[in-house]
Amino acid sequence: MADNKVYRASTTAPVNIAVVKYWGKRDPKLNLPTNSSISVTLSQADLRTLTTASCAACFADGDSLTLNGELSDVSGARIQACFRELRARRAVLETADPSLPKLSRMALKLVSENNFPTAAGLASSAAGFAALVQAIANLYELPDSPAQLSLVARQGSGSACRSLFGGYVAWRMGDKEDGSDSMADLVAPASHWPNMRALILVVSAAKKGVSSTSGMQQTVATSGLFRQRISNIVPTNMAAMEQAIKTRDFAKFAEVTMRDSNSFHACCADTYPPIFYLNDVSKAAIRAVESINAKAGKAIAAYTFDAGPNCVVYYLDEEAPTVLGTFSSVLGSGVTGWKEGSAGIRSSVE
Ligand code: 2P0
Repeated sequence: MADNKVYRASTTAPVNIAVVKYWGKRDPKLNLPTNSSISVTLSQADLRTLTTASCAACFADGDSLTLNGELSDVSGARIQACFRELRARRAVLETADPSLPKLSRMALKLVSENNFPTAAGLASSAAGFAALVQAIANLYELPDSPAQLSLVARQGSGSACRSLFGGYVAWRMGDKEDGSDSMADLVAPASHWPNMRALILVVSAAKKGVSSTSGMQQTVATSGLFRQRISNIVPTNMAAMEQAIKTRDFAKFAEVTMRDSNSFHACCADTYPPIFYLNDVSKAAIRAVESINAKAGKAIAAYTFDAGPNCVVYYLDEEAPTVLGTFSSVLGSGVTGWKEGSAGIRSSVE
């Protein structure tokens, strides 16, 4: 009998903001990084991607992806790698149990929506690929753990492998050539440090000038400082950051976060020709955090910037009046909007 059914599953995935940054690939095809990284997962209340995956024998036009209402290209190698890996995992289940519908042979329709600016340095590719992989994994009823799915999401976008857990997540670079050990793991759940907060200063919602993928390749190829970063600075920061998270040592967490962001942007400036992601408002945000911390006599706020001018400030809930008060008075005019999100847990999945 013909299978007329449409199979469907939806999920959301959160944004993560790295506190030890991923920058550089040792294998661009498999998205294998030159260094490990750690991120904090933000609450999905303000920042998330919602993706619905469906498949049916009658979907005749091949795989498709609609992103924020517009049809998007699915011929790229990275998205194809995700489809291939997930179909292969589903096919194993179908072989083991021939009564299962042959979803792995049907075209996939994906509909995805962000509730925040795409490609503005707010890690949209991380939430996007994490939601895509998780939605298809749900559709296919795969038994894979978040760590196993992180191997697939990594191939879509490196940072996406850190958006499948919630809480504080490390991506271990691994050393195998096939990438089978380059995956993410949970350092601590969000409940371990529930008073962590993130303030996102949307300095610009415009698309960034130099994409992460090409920027990091230029850095790997031309920056001497970058070699120092991957051999010494990141391993030191990884160890210190894991310790700071485990012991809930905010001052240490803040120092390492700011140092690592500075190190990453210094490597961008050391790239030839140089890459500048920060603008004058970004720099004013750095000075505002410096003044908050100087006044407090200890680090109670930490700035970090990805491949764009937007600033993320981490702080503890008990310091909210001081941190938020300073930002609204100092930066009011240059900042187009901000969202406050607590470090959150991954939402339950349909
Ligand atoms: C991070 N970024 O760790 C760093 C900090 C930007 C600066 O991960 O080429 O979009 O898709 O693997 O994941 C942005 O890089 O790059 C990123 P691809 P991705 O969050």
